[in-house]
Amino acid sequence: MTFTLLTLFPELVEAYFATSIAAKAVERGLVGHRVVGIRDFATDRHATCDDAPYGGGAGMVLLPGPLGLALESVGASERRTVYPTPSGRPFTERYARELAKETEIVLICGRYEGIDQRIIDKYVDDEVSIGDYVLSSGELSALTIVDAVFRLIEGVISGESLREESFTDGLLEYPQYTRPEVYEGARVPEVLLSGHHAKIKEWRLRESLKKTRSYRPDLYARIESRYRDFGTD
Ligand code: 6GU
Repeated sequence: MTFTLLTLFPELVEAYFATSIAAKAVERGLVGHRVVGIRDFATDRHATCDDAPYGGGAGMVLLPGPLGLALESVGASERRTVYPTPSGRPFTERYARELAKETEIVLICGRYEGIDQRIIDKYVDDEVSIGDYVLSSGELSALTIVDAVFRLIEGVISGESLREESFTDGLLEYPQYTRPEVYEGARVPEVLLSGHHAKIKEWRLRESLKKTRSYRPDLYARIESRYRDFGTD
């Protein structure tokens, strides 16, 4: 799987791929990345990439000229092209799994007030929002999508961690503990030290249900009937 990102700040995106789990996946050849600087496609001597919106209003909009050239240079018309924007459809684990099946995806990192609609009409397959808040940096939302997708690629992360974590079964993950057994007077729950796997599994499910009911009543409503006989109190 190759991630191609178009950005005004290539060094920000490169830093992500050079670090931690992403760097290991790149090193092992599981994922590839292409980082393309939109500014390299500017045509005037100031390397202008944005301008005020027609019709007035605050902020700046990315010019279609340089961005269109950058998209052409990566063959965006023949590839799944995603534009992360707060006005997109919600990004979900299900959509991440769909993207993980592609051999290459192109992501446009916007800035300011966004990008020219004609670029969206011509090149963009999906407009995706990562949540109900506004980030100023499109790189962070694009990399959020990259991170959610690349960890689903075969071999990047163990199947067990994928299965056990939040969202794979519609529940939030249970609390985790590691050494020491007592930290600042607070003990690790006894059951986790018992070595009794069935009891540990049951405790974890109960904690997951409690947490989901409290933090995410929307998720809880969907899975409640499945666990009705289990109880959370
Ligand atoms: Cl995808 N981008 C930006 N800039 N802000 C956001 C977002 C995306 N999703 C929620 N807020």
